[in-house]
Amino acid sequence: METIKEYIEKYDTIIIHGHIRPDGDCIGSQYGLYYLIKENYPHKKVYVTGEASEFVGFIGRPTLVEESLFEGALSICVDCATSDRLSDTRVNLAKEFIKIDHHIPVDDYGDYQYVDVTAPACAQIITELYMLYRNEWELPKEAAQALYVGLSTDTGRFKFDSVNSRTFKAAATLVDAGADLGYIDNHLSVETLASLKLKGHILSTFKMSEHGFAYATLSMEEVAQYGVGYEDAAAQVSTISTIEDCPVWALFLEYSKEEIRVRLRSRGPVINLLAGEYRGGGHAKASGATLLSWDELDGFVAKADEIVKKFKAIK
Ligand SMILES: [Mn+2]
Repeated sequence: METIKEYIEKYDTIIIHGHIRPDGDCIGSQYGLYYLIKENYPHKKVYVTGEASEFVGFIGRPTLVEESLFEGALSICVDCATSDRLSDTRVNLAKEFIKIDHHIPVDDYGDYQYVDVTAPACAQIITELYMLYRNEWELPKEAAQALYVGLSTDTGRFKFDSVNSRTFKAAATLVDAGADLGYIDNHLSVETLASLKLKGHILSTFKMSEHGFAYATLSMEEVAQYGVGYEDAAAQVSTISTIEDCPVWALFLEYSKEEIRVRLRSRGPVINLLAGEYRGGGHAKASGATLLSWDELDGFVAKADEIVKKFKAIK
């Protein structure tokens, strides 16, 4: 934490990076850190770079910054385990770059890495950075709000196993700093009519394996037919998350005939090893993978079914 602060203080230009297909924690951490630095070091030039997210666009919408800004700058990468998943990969143009993350490290990119895998959200780490220096620093409302969005979305609204007492201390700090929970909930809880109809489609077409692996598939044609974006479509994995006796579930989403991305979730067995077998990885109970064709679906389902079977046998 001291080292992160030293890096921030050493540079006049700071560029904050996130990952491709950014989620609430990515955008929340990027803008939380942005507003925190802007508030406390007003003379510094601070930028957020990368991809925007429709879902949390109300916090801020990054675009790619101009290349010339990297000269002599510090790049800070948040919420991203591997450098190839950065939405703006130009970190080597910066004088130095550092990583702040909560995923299991895959590649140790950066001149300095701060990784805390016990934090359920990267936004918790940024909040704890502020908390450590709260006697020196102010936390503006915009930062608190962005960080709260990161913290609440990456914890499934404070429901996941990874939530601990530090998470609630961080949340309390953000509420004290002015995070408007009603405003945030209004943005996070609303869904489009198209998403709701897609949810209906998923609920009526999902399948279940013999031992209780629940899964739904979405083709490119179906995504187009319902008129939803890929981000909204991918979020539908939670639609089948509550079925009794189905501790593992997944959504298979076709981006192209050669790229079917899997969102794999669990409330019991560890599933990231299975994700690893299919070009993916992630957290023990929330992982991603990729199938290279629908021909791989049956094999994946069989392996997931085996995991559920074993889990139920030892329970
Ligand atoms: Mn995260």
